[in-house]
Amino acid sequence: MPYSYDDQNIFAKILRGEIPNDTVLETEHSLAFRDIQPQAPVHILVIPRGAYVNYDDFATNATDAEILDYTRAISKVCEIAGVDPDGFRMISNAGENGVQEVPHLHVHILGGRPLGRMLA
Ligand code: IU
Repeated sequence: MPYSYDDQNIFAKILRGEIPNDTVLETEHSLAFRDIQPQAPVHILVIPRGAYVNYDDFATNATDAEILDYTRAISKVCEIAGVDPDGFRMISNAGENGVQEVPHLHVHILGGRPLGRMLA
C-alpha cells in the first residue's frame, strides 16, 4: 500500500529540531521522547527518524538497519525508564479508527503504574 507522508507533522518538526522535546534516547535511526500529555508515570514515544506514516509503512518500506535500530530502541527505552520487569504497555495507533493524531509512526510506552485491562 502506498503512503503519503506530510513533512509538516509535529514529529517531523521535532526531528528537524524545529520544536523542542524531552529526549530519552537518540540512536542512528530512532528518537524517543516523553509525551507532552502523559497518561501514566512513564509515557514515552519512540519514533523512527525516517518518514513513515505508520507501522505498515515502516515494516514495508524501511531498511533492515532502520527496523533493527527501531525495535532495539524500544527495548532500550523500556530499560532506561525502568518499566521492565514490572510491566508496561506498547501501543501504536494507526489511522482514523485507531485515533492516530500524528501521522508519523510512533510507539507509546506506558508504565509506572498498574494499567488495567485494555478496553475497546
Ligand atoms: P496518537 O497515537 O497519534 O494519538 O498520539 C499522539 C501523541 O503525541 C499524544 O499522546 C500526544 O500527547 C503526543 N504529542 C506530544 O508528545 N507532543 C506534541 O507536541 C503533540 C502531541 I501535538
